[in-house]
Amino acid sequence: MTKRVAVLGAGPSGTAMLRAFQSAQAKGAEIPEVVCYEKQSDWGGLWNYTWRTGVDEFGEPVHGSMYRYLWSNGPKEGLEFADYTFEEHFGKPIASYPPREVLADYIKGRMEKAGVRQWCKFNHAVRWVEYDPETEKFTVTVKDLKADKVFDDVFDHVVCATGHFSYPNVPYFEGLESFNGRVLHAHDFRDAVEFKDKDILIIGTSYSAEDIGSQCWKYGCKSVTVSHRTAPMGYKWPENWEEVPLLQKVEPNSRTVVFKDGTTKKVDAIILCTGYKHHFPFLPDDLRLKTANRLASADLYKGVVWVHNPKMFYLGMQDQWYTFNMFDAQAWWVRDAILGRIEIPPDKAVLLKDVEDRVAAEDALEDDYACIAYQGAYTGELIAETDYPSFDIEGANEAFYKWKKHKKENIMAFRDNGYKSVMTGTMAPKHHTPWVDCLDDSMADYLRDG
Ligand code: FAD
Ligand code: NA7
Repeated sequence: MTKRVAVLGAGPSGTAMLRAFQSAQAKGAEIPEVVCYEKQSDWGGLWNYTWRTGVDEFGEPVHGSMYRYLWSNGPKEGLEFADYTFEEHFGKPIASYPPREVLADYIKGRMEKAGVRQWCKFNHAVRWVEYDPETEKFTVTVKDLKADKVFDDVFDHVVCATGHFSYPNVPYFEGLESFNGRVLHAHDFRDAVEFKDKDILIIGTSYSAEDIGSQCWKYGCKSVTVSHRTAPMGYKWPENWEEVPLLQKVEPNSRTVVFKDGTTKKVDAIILCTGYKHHFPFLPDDLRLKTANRLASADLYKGVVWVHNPKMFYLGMQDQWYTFNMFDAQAWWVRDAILGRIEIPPDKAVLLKDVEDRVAAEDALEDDYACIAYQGAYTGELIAETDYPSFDIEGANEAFYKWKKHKKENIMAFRDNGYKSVMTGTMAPKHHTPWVDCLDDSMADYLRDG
């Protein structure tokens, strides 16, 4: 086989693509030459923690949005790889909400076992991609950051797996420029200890808002105020935590913030937990995905095939309840499309109709439970068309449903619960220390017995 495939990014999605090809090869299939460009020095994507913010040592935008003390915000039983279980990696059952380092180790463990490091070009930033309809090939322009050299290479397919939680959405609020405290976006948040004894204001009500607020509270901030545009989160928050209407303005040259209902508060820091943008500065208009952060992404047949050029694929571009095993389902499907085992309909109208149907189905969903089931069904749909090990999707949905219930019961204690693995059938053991008291997020501490 002479085909060449470029994989852009070696996070959970990109590495899923590598593992998918390696798994076919291990079963005797002839596979294309795969080259993965990753701008960081190792694989793992967002799970590969960096203390840096702004630009990295090469002047590239820092990809990392994760922070110290981050524990999984959903149960690991919802994301477990079907081909590489937590028990296989750690040699024993572990609790359900691992800290970042533990999950990073798990992702890397599968890839080391697959033995495909040589397919990756680390410290290589993709600069541009162009498609030539005459040759039907892509030219990928890459910068070797260490060698300080830019070069081109030619491929039959491009799989874009560069993530979409790295370029912050930063709204403006009147007076921010003269706020006498710190203003930052969640993307640049690294250490809750910085906010010890401080009054913090958080804008937004989704995962970052909930978790960064919880981190700051856990590590001793004085108070948390969360300002919402649409609706409050509505959990039973601790005493020094309040939910307020949207920030209207900051009084000039002060620390006083004014909310939509006219109430005011003095705060030391404003953390914009206002989400991220799908941003692909290395893609021209004809290849660039433009979508809202939703379950049914725009312009992707089966959630992965670029409808305007089906030789180009995207992984992991949806908003996410399911993560790692959904990326796997996508990667195995894309692999089989590239290997010619799955036919992509030649009629563009069919591809567009598939997107339209998925969008309409998502729009009809009534609540978060339905959204979880929808994404579970999508994951199952793709798995059924490949040889990715099938698993009990309904059981994984159940873990998510219980997680939501546990959050409602006690938002500061939901991580103390355990769920059953749908891969091994093992019930997760209780962690040795309640999350709220556990200030050490190291892998060594997490894995120690009692
Ligand atoms: P990423 O992890 O973003 O990886 C993309 C890779 O592409 C990176 O390695 C990046 O360096 C590389 N790249 C980007 N641009 C270029 C370029 N131009 N050239 C070369 N390489 C490039 N999910 C969960 O399941 N549980 C959680 O608890 C959880 N917590 C999260 C907390 C935060 C703060 C954030 C932001 C996300 C969280 N997620 C969580 C979701 C997360 O998106 C997924 O877990 C996962 O990391 C997505 O994988 P990905 O490979 O699609 O993208
Ligand atoms: P999300 O889930 O995209 O949420 C973004 C939040 O920001 C959401 O509450 C929005 O409110 C709010 N938002 C966006 N723009 C504004 C403006 N202009 N004003 C006020 N509020 C705004 O991003 P997260 O960072 O929380 O989560 C992303 C990933 O990181 C996720 O997968 C996690 O696992 C970690 P809305 O509800 O739309 O009114």
